[in-house]
Amino acid sequence: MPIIDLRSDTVTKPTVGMREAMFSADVGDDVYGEDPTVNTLEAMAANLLGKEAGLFVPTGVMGNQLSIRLHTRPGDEVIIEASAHILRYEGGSASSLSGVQLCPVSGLRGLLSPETVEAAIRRPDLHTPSTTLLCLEQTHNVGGGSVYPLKTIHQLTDLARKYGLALHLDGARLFNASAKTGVSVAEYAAAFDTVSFCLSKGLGAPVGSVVVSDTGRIEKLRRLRKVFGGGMRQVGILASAGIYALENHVLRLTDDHANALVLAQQLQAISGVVIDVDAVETNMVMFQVPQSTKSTEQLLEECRESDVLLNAVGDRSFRAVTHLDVNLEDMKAAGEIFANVFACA
Ligand code: TLP
Repeated sequence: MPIIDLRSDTVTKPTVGMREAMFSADVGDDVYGEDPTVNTLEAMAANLLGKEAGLFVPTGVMGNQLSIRLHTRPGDEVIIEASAHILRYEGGSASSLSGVQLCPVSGLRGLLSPETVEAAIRRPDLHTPSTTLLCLEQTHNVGGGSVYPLKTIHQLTDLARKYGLALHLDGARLFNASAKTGVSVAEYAAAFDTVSFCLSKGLGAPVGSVVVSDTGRIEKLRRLRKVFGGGMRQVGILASAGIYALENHVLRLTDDHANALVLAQQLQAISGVVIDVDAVETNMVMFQVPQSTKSTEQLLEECRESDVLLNAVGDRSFRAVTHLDVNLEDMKAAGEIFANVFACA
């Protein structure tokens, strides 16, 4: 049986069609702005998200960190949800690369409320750092692929504007949110100064993210990308995979969401598994097996021995992510293996 890899949607391999697009991509030196395929991808992304311009970057982390650098000065404070990717999984780069302090605010399944954000915004005071930026994450990874309702986004962004804060959206999985709700990515992006989204997750490209914004900010970000060591050359080879992903892999995201739900329903039927099926909104399934006599590592290893890969997100707490390279059959096979590994007597 081939391995069913549910560790992340980052594990997908480029399809034949995508590889063909990469093979025949027209390229040039992108540091000179001469790569036609990169220019096409950047314009396409900006257009889709309703912004003036885009910037192709190698990773989601770089998209976030360039944006943080753009919006802040050393010593500033950035309000962020306490389990956000920027805070947990970016190696402390906001402090090391931009010299800012992150102010964690807890959200419900990763989603912030206007009340708690307003309480965290610093008022002018000699002693305190200045709050200059609010970052949101859509969908929220650790929140279990949860989707910010557009109304909440508007409440939060209106509040941030009232206090003069800049706004960045880590939209690594923004297209999943849109596929779930039918709200366009442009509607989600509208209130933010900068939005970063990933091509290398559910969209199935091997590399790449795009930051979109207005023309002036993108020019500043382009310089910062060079400063951070992210100026790339004949990178149309990679941008072509991104174009292919946007043209071919957006509509199918609903399949990933349907598969996640099937997996969650199977997990719910296993004794000892704790899961909130209603919380499975997009392509992530979070579950716990608190009473298991086996350790987290042992549970992961037993799944691995049966050719199913998962990630742990805490003690006996797991994340399974659906994507382009797994199908409904795989969900059924994984469900059976989970029943063998996780069932508690
Ligand atoms: N997330 C990865 C890991 O880093 C945890 C994953 O497997 O989910 N923002 C969000 C919300 C993300 O989930 C990720 C990657 C990133 C940014 C960073 O993207 P890359 O890996 O391209 O730098």
